[in-house]
Amino acid sequence: MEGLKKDVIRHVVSSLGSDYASKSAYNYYNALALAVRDRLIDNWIKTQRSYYDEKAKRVYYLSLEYLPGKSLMNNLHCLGIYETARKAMSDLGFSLEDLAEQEWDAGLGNGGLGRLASCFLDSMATLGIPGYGYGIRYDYGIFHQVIEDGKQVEQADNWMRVGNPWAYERGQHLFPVRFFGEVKNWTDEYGRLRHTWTAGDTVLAMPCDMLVPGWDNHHVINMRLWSARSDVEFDLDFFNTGNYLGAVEEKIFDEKISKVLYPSDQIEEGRELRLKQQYFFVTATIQDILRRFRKKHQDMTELPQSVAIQLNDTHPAIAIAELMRILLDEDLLDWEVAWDICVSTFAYTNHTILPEALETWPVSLLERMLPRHMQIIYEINARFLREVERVARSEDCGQLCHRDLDHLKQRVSLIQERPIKSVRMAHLAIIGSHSVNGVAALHTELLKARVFDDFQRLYPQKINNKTNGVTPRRWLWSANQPLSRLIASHIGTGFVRNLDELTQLEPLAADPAFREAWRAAKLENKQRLQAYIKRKLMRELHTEHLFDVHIKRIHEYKRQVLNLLHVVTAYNRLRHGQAADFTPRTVFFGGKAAPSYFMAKRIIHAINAVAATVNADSRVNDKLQVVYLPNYCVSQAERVIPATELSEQISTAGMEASGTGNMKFALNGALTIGTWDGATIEMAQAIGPELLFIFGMREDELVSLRQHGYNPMLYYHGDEELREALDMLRSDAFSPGQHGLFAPLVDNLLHGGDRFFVLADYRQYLGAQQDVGRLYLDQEEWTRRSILNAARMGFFSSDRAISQYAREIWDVAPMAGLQNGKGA
Ligand code: CR1
Repeated sequence: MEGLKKDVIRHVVSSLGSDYASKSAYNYYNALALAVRDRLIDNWIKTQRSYYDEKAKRVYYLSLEYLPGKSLMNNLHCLGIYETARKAMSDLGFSLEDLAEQEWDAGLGNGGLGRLASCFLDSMATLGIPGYGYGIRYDYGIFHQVIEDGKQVEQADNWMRVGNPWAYERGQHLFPVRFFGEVKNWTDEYGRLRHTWTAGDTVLAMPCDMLVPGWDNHHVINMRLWSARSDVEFDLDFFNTGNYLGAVEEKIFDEKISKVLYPSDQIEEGRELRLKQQYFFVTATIQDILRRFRKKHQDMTELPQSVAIQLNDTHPAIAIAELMRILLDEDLLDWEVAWDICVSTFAYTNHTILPEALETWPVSLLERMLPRHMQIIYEINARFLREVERVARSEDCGQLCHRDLDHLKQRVSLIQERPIKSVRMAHLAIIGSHSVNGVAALHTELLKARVFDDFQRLYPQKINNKTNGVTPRRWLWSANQPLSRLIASHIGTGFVRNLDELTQLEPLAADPAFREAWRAAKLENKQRLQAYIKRKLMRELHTEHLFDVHIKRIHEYKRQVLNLLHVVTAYNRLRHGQAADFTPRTVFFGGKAAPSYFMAKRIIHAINAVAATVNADSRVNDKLQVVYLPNYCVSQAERVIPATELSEQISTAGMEASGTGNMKFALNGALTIGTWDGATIEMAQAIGPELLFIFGMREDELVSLRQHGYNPMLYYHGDEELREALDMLRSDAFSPGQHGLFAPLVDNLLHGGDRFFVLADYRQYLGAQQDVGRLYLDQEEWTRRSILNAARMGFFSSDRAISQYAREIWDVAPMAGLQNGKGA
């Protein structure tokens, strides 16, 4: 402890240039972070060196998004110095909790996809997998959300302003990134046509490394984030022509590439700068991967034995064309050889079947920005379509007439002709990879049967499932100390590394004393949340209420509106005195809407409007409260999830690819009210469906309802309470003086076809909520179920997910000597 204290003081003085006697929390947080980083860097160096020494096969996880959140507490826990740090900082006059508050969330992602990437890095580090995360260091992460007059207002997330004590910026290792320019043809010594892409614009990619420690194992992996740097300051011509200010302007322009994260979640934003980001990221990463590979290898055909590259969604899919370009144009390999290398190296994870999220890029844009890549994509496509033809003809379907074949080719082609000629990035990712995986069982089945059915027929082995998982380090141990300590006191701490050990809790569910202790832990977390809400929102929570929580991005398919209709109905029943047996509850909502997503923003407004009305109504507000949590983010999730009793997972069946929040809640003892969707299905199977509140139509039922003609109006006319709730929303009951403010929401349901079947599931949802309320009155039974839920969540560890990726897709093994935890 004395060592840590000395290091902190030394950093306050010599790294931060401050007087250690002026007790600034900001300085002491930064100094502590630097002292912790000092303790990581040796192991990081040793880890990286060991990969070379053991010629380990490396895994590269390519993701345009990460959501690490805050690092301090997690790193202290991983290093096993949390208690030491707490005492040291307390000696210096600080509470560790307060210092941790000084850190800004690294919010370099939109939602589940980015957080999954961060959980995966944590698991690779803990399992001892030689892995690297690659991404972009956006200067501005996901926007900061404030609620003004009930509406979302976006503010810039200037997270870098306060500096980032965790990152090593490596300004001496810059990689060139080229755009535009032209392609020249030439003939090689064997008379083969060759191509050279000559640069138009060049910018530079600077690596920033963030260290990701494993749990108590001395293994520290790297998350390398690229930041755009202009190369004009090196361009002497510019200065010689006297255009100094012009050079500076260009510098600013170039550095725009990594300025900001696109805040759209599952809505495609086909903007030029976004494509630039993708290529910038991809080319720097591939160059870095090959640089490392070439240190030990000359023969490029050995690449797939040494390197596995996982594409996190299609955002980095242009990497396939980039690797082809290098192998063809720089290494001068033959097409077939290069293509085999690519396919064996790449694997692709799909995260959504929403059509509006499937990326396409206009051919005209690609031709201009990346002319050589466009040529390569055309060539990939031509060869692929010939192969499709061959397979189709060779198949035992002689009757396959030309029309069908043409249709098939149109459907699978990399190029879509309408509405504008574009490249389908998902098709490129599928063809260029040896593995395509979905993120939960149902999602993968839908990929095979619907979205990519043609590819499933062409490559029956390619599509496979890897159900998502979450890291128990952050989402149980670090976020929920009261519960973790209780668990550890009965079954030891092994569960943090091996989550299956939680099954040892099962017999304890029958033990009244353990149940009481379990409830006490929940209450402690509810009280912590209460204090936080009081501080932040100046509101007093009732901790004896059932805490019912719906936090995730705002999206129509996630059906926050269904939840809101339940709230309005409960409000009406209470108002009308029809709810004598109502179980008091507080309903929490939280989540960001894409700034350009009109309907999602209106939903936020509606939730806040209903909240204002309900909370102000003294007839009901001791029984029903609604809280909107502004600026939902990783660190907020860490506070809210441990305090939650009811987890809302109510997406339209078939629409939520997996969900990962669902797992975090159950792991922390919340019961789930949910639809038969995503990984919630597998959770129900693992836990026992009778221990969750499952409701609503299933995916196949919705398909047939759609086919037979779904008429939301029938539900409206047939259900009085539903009608009352919708009429209130449409009138000005919640928006006094602003008649029709929420009409778009209601019209979307009644006259817009209700694409997400809110009305179809309303009645069943109400029934399930009634069951919830009733069960909550029986605290012993509620607690028993809560314990069993957590006890059966072992499968949903990201360690299990990563072990499957490693075995079944990457063919990599954990580093020797790390497998049993303690490192060398
Ligand atoms: C899915 O919507 C899933 C995460 C991580 C999201 C969610 O259900 O848990 O990915 N998809 O796999 C996504 O962001 C672009 O697609």
